[in-house]
Amino acid sequence: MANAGIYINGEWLQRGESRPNINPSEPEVNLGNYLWGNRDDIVTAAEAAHSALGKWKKFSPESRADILRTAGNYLLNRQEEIAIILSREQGKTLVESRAEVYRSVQIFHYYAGEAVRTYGVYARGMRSNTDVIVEREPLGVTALITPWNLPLSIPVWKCAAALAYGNCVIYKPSELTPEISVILVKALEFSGLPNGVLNMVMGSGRELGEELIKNSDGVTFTGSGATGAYVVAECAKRMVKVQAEMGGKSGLVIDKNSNLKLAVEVAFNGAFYGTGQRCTASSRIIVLDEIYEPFVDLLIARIKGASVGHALDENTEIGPVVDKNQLNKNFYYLDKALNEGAELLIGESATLDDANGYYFKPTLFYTENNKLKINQEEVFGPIATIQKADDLEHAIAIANDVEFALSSGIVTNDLNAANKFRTSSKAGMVTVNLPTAGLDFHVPFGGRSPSAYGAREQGFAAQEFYTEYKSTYTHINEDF
Ligand code: TXE
Repeated sequence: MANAGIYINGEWLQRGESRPNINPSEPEVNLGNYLWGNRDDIVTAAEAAHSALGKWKKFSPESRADILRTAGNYLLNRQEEIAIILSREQGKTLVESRAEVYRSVQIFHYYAGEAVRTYGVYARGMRSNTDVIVEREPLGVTALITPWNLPLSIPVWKCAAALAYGNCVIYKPSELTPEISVILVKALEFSGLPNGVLNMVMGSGRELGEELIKNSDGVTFTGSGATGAYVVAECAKRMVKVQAEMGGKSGLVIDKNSNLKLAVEVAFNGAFYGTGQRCTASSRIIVLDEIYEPFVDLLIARIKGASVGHALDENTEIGPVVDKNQLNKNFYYLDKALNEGAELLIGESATLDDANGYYFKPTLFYTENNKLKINQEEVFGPIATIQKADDLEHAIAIANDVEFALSSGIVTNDLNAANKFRTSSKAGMVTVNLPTAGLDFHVPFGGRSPSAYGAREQGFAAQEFYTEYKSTYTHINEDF
């Protein structure tokens, strides 16, 4: 797939700056060079997308559904091959990559169904002999700006929804995951998507961002808070629709009335799977005082038993972090937490001495102060904190005491506690007896400000962003 090129109007163009693709498990290995485009390429891609819009809008729901289903099947038929590519390039374990490929298949199939559920509303008008039809029309040309942590499923959930509802796309993948991005385009190319409906330009977000925003009818973004704020502000200047999913600092409460074995597994999975590189990661674990000691002992034992290593090793439970920048960011927060006075419970040597990949051992701090930076800022790595709470009210207060409002969770056998947590949490998504990360695709996904801005993604909620209402009034005049 290396040097595949920029994909505009159905053609793979061999131009641009050649950039390596580094394997985070073995950073000396370049997986192949990929071509980065420039601002002119975005303009050309936008022209292609705008010209294809009329044709794609007229495509029958059945044909759109067929294309999306075929794209899903393309991924399904190559699940293992694609999972290996994903693990090699991004660093997640094979188990996680297989799950991500399969999830992407499910999303394509779901939106194949959405493409034919084109329901509107009929209303009697307020005046006599008047009807009103309310329908949803495509937004237009949508720009997709996507990150590296779920480099297949996030672009799929944006792209499948955009296409299902009749939009054309300019896709700007993360700089760090080019090969999987090419695979997504190949899946849709194979499925018979007309030329120009989907265009992909790889490259630096900083370099291409402004042009992307200038040349689209709406932007859907997932990434850091700082970049998200820029994208939202630029879209507001142009008064185009924007949807941004950004960071999180999810609190997971372990109630006194919980199954400890389950609680440990939920906390471990939520905090460390995906190498902690999930916006919904359970990065703050808040434990009721009564069960703190047995819980923390079990969690430390679970962390000790976890195998950190090469993403392609079937025994690996936690792969490397995605790149050197992210590794440095983890070390920055490790130092910061120590300097702030947090107590390191496990994770002492952080890196694996015998390997040269971007490894970082799962790390757990005990803290008494929720205001520490390690409790307030997104690390996006395998670092979690644990805090004690006096009672459920106290635990809920700690869980809510962050700026972010993406996800939160509780482990409990007490229905009243679960209900109290659900109704008191300020997050956009709440889990009970499940990790705060790893959520479904058929229901709305997203947080509240400042974790997110604009309409929710996924499930039936996706149409809020990708479509615009049109209300048509018809008067049957019988008097003239
Ligand atoms: O994010 P960026 P990075 C968080 C996480 C991580 C940090 C940095 O904390 O450590 O962000 O990651 C494009 N105009 N998340 O540097 O820069 C960029 O090319 C338009 C949380 O990867 O936000 C990429 O395609 N686009 C997160 C995308 O934005 C721009 C997932 C994300 O990159 C741009 C990833 C610009 N000016 C990181 N600058 C989550 N919420 O899941 C960059 N981009």
